[in-house]
Amino acid sequence: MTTVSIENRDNIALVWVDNPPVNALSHSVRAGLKDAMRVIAEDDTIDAAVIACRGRTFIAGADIREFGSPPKAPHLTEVVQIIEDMEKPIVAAIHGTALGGGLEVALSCHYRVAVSSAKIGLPEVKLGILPGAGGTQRFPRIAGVENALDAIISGRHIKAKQALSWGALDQVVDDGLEATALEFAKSVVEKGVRRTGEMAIDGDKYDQAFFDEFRASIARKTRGYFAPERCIRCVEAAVKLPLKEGLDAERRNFQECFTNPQSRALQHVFFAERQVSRVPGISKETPRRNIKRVGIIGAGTMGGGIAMNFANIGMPVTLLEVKQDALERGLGVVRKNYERTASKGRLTAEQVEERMGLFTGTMDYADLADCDLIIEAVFETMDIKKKVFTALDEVAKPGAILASNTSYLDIDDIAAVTRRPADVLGLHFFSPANVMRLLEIVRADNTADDVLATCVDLAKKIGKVGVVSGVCHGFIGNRMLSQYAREMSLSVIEGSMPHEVDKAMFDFGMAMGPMTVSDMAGLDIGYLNRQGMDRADYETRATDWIDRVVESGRKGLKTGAGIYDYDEGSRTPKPSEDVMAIIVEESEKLGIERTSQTSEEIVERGMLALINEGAKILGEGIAIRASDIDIVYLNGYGFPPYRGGPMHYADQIGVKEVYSKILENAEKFGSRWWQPAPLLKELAEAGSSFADYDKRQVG
Ligand code: 3H9
Repeated sequence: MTTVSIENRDNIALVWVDNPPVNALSHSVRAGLKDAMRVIAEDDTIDAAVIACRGRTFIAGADIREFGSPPKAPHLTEVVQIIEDMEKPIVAAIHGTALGGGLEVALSCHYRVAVSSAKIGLPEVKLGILPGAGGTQRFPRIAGVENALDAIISGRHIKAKQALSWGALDQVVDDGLEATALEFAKSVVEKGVRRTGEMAIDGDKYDQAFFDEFRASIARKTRGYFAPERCIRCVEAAVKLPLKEGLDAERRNFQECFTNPQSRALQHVFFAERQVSRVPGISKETPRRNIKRVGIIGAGTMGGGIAMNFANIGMPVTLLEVKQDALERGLGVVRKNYERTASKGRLTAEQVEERMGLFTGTMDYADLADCDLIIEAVFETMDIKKKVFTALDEVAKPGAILASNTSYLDIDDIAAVTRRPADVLGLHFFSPANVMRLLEIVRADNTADDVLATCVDLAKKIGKVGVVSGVCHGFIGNRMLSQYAREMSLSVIEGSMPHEVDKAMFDFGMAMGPMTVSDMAGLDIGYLNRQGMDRADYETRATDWIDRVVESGRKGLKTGAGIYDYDEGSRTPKPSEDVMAIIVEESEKLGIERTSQTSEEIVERGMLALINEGAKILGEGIAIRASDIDIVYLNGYGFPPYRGGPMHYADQIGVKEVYSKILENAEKFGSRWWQPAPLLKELAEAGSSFADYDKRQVG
């Protein structure tokens, strides 16, 4: 397929790149651009050239799909150098997004013109790599060192107007890009080329202290990531070295990143996120229901947070509570959240009022009659949920989608109390629901395809990553979490202190250690749940010590004391002598000889528990793909993106190795909780991986 073509427009060559969907720099595009430059150089009738793209966007970067195969010449580094070395002016005409290698092509052009809706960026860091075709050397030269560091380390998209103010663009127009770029090219024929690589940087301004300060400013955000430090080293090289040596430094650092497992993990995440909305049985042709008004039952933290997602996209919301004061409190919290956002400058006062204007409060179920989607977010007991759905069945209009925000309960049972189980599904938001990106979309036995398809689309519209799960206790995320939480708690009773367990998991990259998470969630909820349960049904060694902590009046962060101590008004956990004494006593009571474990042992135990349960979930068809499980863990449970999610992590260790370690754990810790998942065994014996499994399952 020809992906690059040339038109001669009145002595200006118009070079078209046409490689759908995003004009990525596949081999044919690189070869085509190189060829085009040769033609332009040789053709005396051509005075200058414009590089523009067909379709929805300018070049969005290197072709990530080619990353797994051996590189094929011409390499992008060569192509951009050829463009920059041209003697005739080359102008980039940018619409959509000029990203990564796409921006590097634009930077190697001598001038850049863009439409005002365009964005530019160097998002490589999000893929665990760095701009490797001169971006780290040319961007600081044209846009300034501070701006370049900001762009390269954040990977964010920069609006055309801002890029213009940085000097990275020469002209921004509202429309007529092609004509403007051609005109611009004509206007610079006389002036000639202006090479970004030849621009000077005032090196004295950017000394060691400047870079040290910058490193310190991003340390918290980039904890555990490999690429950001390499990006900084490249920008330092741009400041200190001539272009050629800077490019050599960039190449070395790029290779280091490219061969680091983090880049494979982050590329896995990129594709996993795009796979997630592909659901077997659902296609573009599946009908969708029209959602214009949403009803939310329960104006607590969860209900209010869920409601905000819809108001944020301009959708009217009816919020139902049983009592007036609870309703008012709920609406008050929503308003406060919006006002906090406004105080940070991210909303105007008018926008706050606009959004609040979309809310209608009610205490009457009949007011939900005009809602197209109704989500309940009430107390987590089956009895209450069934009452709510029975009431909903009476008032909801035909065709309305009825959703439960339950985190554990059986959606089939809930649907069964209605006369319309095909309209029922689970929409499991994560707290805080207006912030957390994850949404588990729970497909029950009778959920209609159009109901599911509508909710998969809706997830995207409200900015969530929606992962489809089947029905089981806790769905994908919480079912896995309970295995992990148990093993982490057992690590405590067997010899490690809570802060040691937390440190091990935090250093592994988790956003928070499991004990800190428990304190934040509140220890009393689990405690109360256990009161009604048969002790034979759960691992009492993992919970008894926590029950003792709760009984001593420590319910978690909200009471100022839980597994940890907290100073007045502080959220920083501090090891508690009292709790450590309880733990030692409980270990003694159980006849456990406490032995301390290494961080590696703690991490391994937690990860194996997650992976094994993930494999069960996958084998049972609860999750569609292993990569969907990864997306759940990355977006809902603070799993470090640079490890790709638990299932990708398992592939990196090797499924065979994981399987044999789980067998070892069965020996070491007992087989009650360490039955290897049948799918894990199957993959291990076949020498296969979860990635292979995904390919086989969904093509
Ligand atoms: C790089 O450039 C390294 C250089 O420094 C060179 C060093 C030597 N390649 O996201 P969407 C596919 S690294 C291959 O749903 P949107 C994507 O998988 C690269 N495929 O659309 C999807 O396919 P499918 C730096 C790509 O409108 C389809 O295009 N660049 C690539 O929501 C549509 O994607 C980046 O990191 C790619 N580079 O968003 C930019 N990009 O339909 C990555 C997309 O089969 N891309 N695809 O699932 C993006 O951020 C977004 O895709 C973009 C469009 C904003 C462009």
